[in-house]
Amino acid sequence: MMKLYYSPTSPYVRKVTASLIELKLADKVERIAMNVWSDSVSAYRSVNPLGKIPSLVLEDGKVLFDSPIICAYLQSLANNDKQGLLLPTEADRAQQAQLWQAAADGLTDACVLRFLELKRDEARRSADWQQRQETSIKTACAWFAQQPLAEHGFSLGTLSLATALEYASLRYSEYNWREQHAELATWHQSFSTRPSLRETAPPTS
Ligand SMILES: N[C@@H](CCC(=O)N[C@@H](CS)C(=O)NCC(=O)O)C(=O)O
Repeated sequence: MMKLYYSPTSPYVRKVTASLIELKLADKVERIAMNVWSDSVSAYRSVNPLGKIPSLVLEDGKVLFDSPIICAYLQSLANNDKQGLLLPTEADRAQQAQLWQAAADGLTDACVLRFLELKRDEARRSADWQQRQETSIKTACAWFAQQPLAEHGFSLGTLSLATALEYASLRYSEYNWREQHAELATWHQSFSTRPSLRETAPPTS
């Protein structure tokens, strides 16, 4: 059985667990909880030298990271009826899916960096750095609001966006992307009814 190192709130892990559900591969993976902010990260670095989650350990012991590489591998394992589900086979849609995944991961990165900055002692915090991440979050949301999301349908690109937006709501609730971008709110409302998203929603505390 493959092993997935995870935490319940990681948005990058969520992309992987939602992908497993979409591809009907969830029963092929054993989950191992890993708190990367605890001392156990030292030993975990022998699995993933970056000390980050998610990591997927294959049956032959090979380790895959990070989430885009894991999701591409999962797509390669999928049955025929799931071919092209995460990573479309048609070139233009495939490029769109990859680009949106990169932009959504960047949006998530900015939310993570902002959150970590706010966890520092007040005296050591940088207002400029926080502001820079907030600008990236806002401009990424504005950019996505202009993209043909509904027309594109489901892929790793739109899945990554849904998890990124929900992570923004969790960690940066002061910014209401739904109010700022009605088109994103409408798209997300319908997209997020998918069981893969419902079943992987992070705990709210
Ligand atoms: N680009 C990576 C990002 C993974 C990542 O940053 N995960 C966070 C948890 S949400 C982490 O493990 N952080 C620990 C650290 O940065 O030292 C991916 O897509 O998998």
